[in-house]
Amino acid sequence: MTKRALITGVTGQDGSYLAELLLTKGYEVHGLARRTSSVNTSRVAHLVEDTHAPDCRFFLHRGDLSDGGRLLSLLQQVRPDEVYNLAAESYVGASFEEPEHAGEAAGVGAVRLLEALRMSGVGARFYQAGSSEMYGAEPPPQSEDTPLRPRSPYGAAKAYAHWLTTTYRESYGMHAVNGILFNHESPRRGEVFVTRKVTRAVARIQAGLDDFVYLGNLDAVRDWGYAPEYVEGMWRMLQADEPEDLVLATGERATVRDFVAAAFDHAGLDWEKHVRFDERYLRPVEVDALVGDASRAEQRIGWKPEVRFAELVRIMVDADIEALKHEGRHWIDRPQLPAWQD
Ligand code: NAP
Ligand code: F7E
Repeated sequence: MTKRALITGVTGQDGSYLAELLLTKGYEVHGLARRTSSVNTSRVAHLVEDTHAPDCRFFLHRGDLSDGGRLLSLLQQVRPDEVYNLAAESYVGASFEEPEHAGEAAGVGAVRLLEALRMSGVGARFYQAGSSEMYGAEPPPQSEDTPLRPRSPYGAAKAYAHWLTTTYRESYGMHAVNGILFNHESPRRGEVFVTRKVTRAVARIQAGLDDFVYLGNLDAVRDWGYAPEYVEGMWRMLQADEPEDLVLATGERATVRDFVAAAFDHAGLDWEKHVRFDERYLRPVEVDALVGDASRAEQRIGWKPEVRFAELVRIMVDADIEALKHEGRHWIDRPQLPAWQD
């Protein structure tokens, strides 16, 4: 029988890759997308275009994690086998400026969805998009056994959602898991995150459109993986017989400076001539180093990332150089608005 999945945050980087993955596995995929004044469906537009085909298996539903009633009615309508909660305001820097707002989707929103799932009586398996940012001040390597010590409103909100997911699993016997994912990137990464900001800048500087990119702390250490591999890990977690929280990471450490140097170097540019410091990109407190130990995920669900740091940098720089060549055609290439968004 065809399995049905509901993905919140389907319009984001991970949501779009997960939707593609589940479609290739034969699922019927339902995505929750919020109404916005400008188009927010560009990452899934290629899937939406098929909505009218008789064999269409991808559906978008309007909704927001701030609306618990809507979540309940949608769960009752779709009756999914699996729910992936990927929706959140995911930019850590912004969470310091809008701390309450950060808690809304990433924290309380997750609980609204868990509660709607419980009330609906739909026995779906539940995946919560947890983050290495929850480890905050704890030194690397971080694993499932590392205490959570968040250092940002975003990290604290994710920790709240993490513990509520655990609580629902233990209280109501729900098959609910926390994926604790370290940074993962791709050509679909939001443009404010440092990797994508840098690779877009490299493309523009190489093309002579810009001279500089302005960045904050270059010393922060991160563990950057490739997003399509991480959504495979999410799916594998929900296929396990027993629900278990798992870390997904590469275990490879690199500083922001390493990423910058590798990206400029790949385009034949000297980064020191093009990178300038701007204190506006410093955070009130920094998470200095996040490097994960994903050995339990390899052991339990056979998940092991293949794409390493150097390849990730190449993939992203090449994609942005290619995208820039087509930017002038933006209005021509842009698909029509899907009917649900009118
Ligand atoms: P993303 O690209 O920022 O996508 C976030 C998604 O959440 C978007 O679809 C966004 O909708 C949606 N959203 C935000 N607020 C919402 C609300 N109130 N109601 C409904 N939808 C809402 O993030 P991502 O990189 O794909 O990450 C997916 C999830 O994993 C997020 O929860 C993130 O916090 C978490 N995570 C990410 C990483 C990473 O390195 N990428 C690591 C660990 C955890 P719009 O398109 O309308 O903005
Ligand atoms: O910052 C430094 C910044 O915003 C990485 C999200 O997906 O991963 C992500 O959070 C580092 C930080 O990602 C700039 O201070 C320097 O140390 O790309 P980022 P993040 O904060 O690690 C976790 C796991 C998530 O869950 C989050 O949702 O880079 N940095 N200069 C800068 N960062 C940005 N954004 N912009 C700069 O100009």
